[in-house]
Amino acid sequence: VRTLDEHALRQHVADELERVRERSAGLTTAVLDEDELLAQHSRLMSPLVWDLAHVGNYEELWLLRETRGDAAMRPDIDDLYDAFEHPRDTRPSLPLLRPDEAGDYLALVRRKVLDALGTTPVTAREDRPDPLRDHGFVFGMVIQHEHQHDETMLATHQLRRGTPVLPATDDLPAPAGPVVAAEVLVPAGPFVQGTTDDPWSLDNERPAHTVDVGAFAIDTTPVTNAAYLAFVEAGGYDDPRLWTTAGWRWRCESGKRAPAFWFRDAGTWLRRRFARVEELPGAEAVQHVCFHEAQAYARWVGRRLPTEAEWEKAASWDPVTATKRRFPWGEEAPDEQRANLGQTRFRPTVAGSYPAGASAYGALQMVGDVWEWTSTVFTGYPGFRPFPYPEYSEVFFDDGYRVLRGGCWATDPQAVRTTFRNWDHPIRRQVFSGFRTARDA
Ligand code: AVJ
Ligand code: FE
Repeated sequence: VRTLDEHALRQHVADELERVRERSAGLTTAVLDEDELLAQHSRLMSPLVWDLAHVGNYEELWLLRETRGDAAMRPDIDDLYDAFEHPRDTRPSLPLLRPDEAGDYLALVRRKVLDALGTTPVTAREDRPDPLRDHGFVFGMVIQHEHQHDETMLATHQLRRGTPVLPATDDLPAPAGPVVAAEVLVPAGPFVQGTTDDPWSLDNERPAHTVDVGAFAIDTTPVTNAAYLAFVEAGGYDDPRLWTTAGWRWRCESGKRAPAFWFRDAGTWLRRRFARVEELPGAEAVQHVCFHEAQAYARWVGRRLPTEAEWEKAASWDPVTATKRRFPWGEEAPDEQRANLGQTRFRPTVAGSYPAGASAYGALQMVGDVWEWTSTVFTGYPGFRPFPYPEYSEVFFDDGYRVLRGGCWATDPQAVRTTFRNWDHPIRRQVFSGFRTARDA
């Protein structure tokens, strides 16, 4: 968006708003009836219609009220869609908008937003942020927010049982060929972490700052189902020496003995994926593991999880030019040859795919396929400033969250880059989370 003039920026924003809304509809009103949209498929997740109305409410708040000074359209519903007022497991009992009411509300908000975007200059008042200033950052934030909730909706779909409604996608491309080296070496030296000038980057990615990183090696690809299964079958879940104190406590209290959605039937390992059961694909990146499971596996192979800085250096740094790349391969937008993003496959791909998406150091699939756990606790970078509101990131700087990097198959290309930071509790595994391992070198 940095290179677009104002006319082109307006068009880009309008196109991206439309594209993300089609995606949201495809996960909700287009595929599920009213009862299913209002149902709680898991205590960990909201009813899908909550996410839907919430993204509309966020759009109204940021693109009509905060930036234009418009009055609230539905002051009665604001509280219902405030994520901090109501924990996910209490949302089904709220007087939520019914799916058709939510649809009407979203459409009305969107009509006003497009009217404002297409006709008048968007600044209505001097004392309000101009959403088109700074390359349309506020629009970018709203678009990314809806994509993030679409990914959350996919996690809800994964927990849902019943008639399958999402594409089966059992026709994966053949592996690109054997991965030559199991790990890539990243020599010691400084690199630039985060960004100051990426126009649609969010507050927690800022500012850019130099970090000196010791020499390390990191897996060329994410850990596969087959590799993780070896850990399961070797008794990894029964050996407390492999787990941290908190990890072993989780293991014992939860009783878990394999990644979420895996199960064994007459000696065969199967998994449930979007209401269908299939054989566990060994060569595909493992997903639905929590931080503790990733950490225990890494210890079992005599390695460790990468730090967040190590991950970002391996993904983004070009040591030849000493510059940073927005994507592992460079500045070009992601495409089918470079990364598994954008909810086209509804699953991770085989480890070793996407040679055209390699980072400068030769790491593959750093962006796309699965979110990757790092060992780093989520906190602000030096010079962090909450923007435009502390509830996006700052309220989570409480030592309770670990950073995940790189996006996954469900992440839209618009909502990920090498600086993008995600975070979750170390026990969470309903997200599309995997990992790769590292070691000091
Ligand atoms: C960045 C994915 C952790 O879903 O909790 C959505 C994104 N923030 N609405 C989340 C978000 C506000 C956030 N994560
Ligand atoms: Fe939200």
